[in-house]
Amino acid sequence: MAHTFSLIDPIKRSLIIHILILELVILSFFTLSAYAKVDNLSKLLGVEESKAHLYEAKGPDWTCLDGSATIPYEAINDDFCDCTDGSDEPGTSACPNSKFYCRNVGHISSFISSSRVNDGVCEPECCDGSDEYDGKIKCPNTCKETNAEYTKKLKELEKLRTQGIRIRKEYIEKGRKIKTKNAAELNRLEIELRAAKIRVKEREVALKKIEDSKPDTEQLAPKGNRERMKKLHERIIALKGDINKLHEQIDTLLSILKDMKNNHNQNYHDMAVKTAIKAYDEFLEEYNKDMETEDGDEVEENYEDNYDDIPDKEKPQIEEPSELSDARDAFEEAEQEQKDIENHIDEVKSKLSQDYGLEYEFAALDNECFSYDSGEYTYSLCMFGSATQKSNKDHSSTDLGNFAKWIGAESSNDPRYYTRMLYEDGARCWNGPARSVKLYLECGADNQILSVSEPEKCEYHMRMISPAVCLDHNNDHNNHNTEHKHDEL
Ligand code: MAN
Repeated sequence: MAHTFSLIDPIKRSLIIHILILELVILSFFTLSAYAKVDNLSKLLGVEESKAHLYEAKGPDWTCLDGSATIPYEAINDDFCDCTDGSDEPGTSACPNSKFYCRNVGHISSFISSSRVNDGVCEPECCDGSDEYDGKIKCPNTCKETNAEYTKKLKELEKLRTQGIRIRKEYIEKGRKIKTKNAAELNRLEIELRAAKIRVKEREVALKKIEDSKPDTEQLAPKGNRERMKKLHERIIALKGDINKLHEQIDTLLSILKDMKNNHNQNYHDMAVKTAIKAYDEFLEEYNKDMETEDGDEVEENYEDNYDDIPDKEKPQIEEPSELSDARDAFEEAEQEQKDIENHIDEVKSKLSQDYGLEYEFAALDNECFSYDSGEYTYSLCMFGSATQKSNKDHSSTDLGNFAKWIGAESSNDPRYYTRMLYEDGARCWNGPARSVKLYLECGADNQILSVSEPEKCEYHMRMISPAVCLDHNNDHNNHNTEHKHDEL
């Protein structure tokens, strides 16, 4: 190399040497100026305005904000961490626990972790580019554009919010009507119930009178047969109920086993689990075959069809005299009517006691159902009803629970109380809890589930927008006024 260099003519050689010296001078100038920049950092760099007075020089020394040490004033922002709370290095990345303040003039000021200062990345939170000052990279000041975009988004959100507030008012109005309607319905039903009870009593008396008026001898034989027939009939109905119950229990066990089969950890090679899965598969095969060949409903239908096919005159033993059977039918009908009214009353009462929000705004959404397709599953949720998870592959459905309570805050006087719902007691998770859903509500111009996640096994989180939670902050009435909330009917 030296040999080659000596071959170049002297003029060129001196030119190259000059260029090299010039490059060296330029390089050391930039290096020194970068260090000089870092060395002479303002003591206020990275400090928010409200804390600036704490960094004023009051003498040669300065005490850390947590009082952990007293250091020379010059040691602030010297790129060496002296204070345990990191307060001596607000503007450098020397302390791992300090925060750097970006002033972002023209937009909104913000903090970033000081470890992100001078890391060669322009942080989006620091639109003024102040986080990168050591000269490695240059971050342009984008605060004007950022603020314009932010303001535009804010305006759009505000527009949606205004729409939401208007719809919420409609919900409140609708809720008020629903409440009045239900209260009137309850009144009407209670009057109806009183009348139905009287009717039952009257028809019972009439029936008893007819029964008593028939001579025993005339009733003896047919009555014996009739009683037996009635008992047998009742027994068949009871057995049918038992069969249905057993089917439901088998279905529950099958779904638990299916869950285990699909979700067990195959890497564990747990023999007990493997044996159980094998037995489940064998059982399922047999069970499905049996279900194809034998049908409980068919047995019941056959019985009823056969019974109905018997001509009336051929079943004299169990037929009552028409006057008596008419009286009995009338009595049973009245009893049924009373039961129906009582059930209806229970339904209306449960609606009236439901907590439909600060101003009854959620009554308008009662039983409205919303769904969300996550790819693997389609989730559905009916307000104040139930939530389900349906597989998009095999369409099997899993119960995720029923509405239990509001859980947005401790007290119902806190407006956040009505922003989170809990649905619980869903299908039990294999090796885990019963499935449950937390529904997080945010203000929006319509009702929509935005996302579903399962942060813990079998505990689902749904994010939903709804106008029902769009509170009008300019109108204190809907924030704290609980006048309508618990008013009795
Ligand atoms: C099913 C789904 C999942 C759940 C597992 C738990 O596959 O309900 O969401 O995590 O069961 O075993």
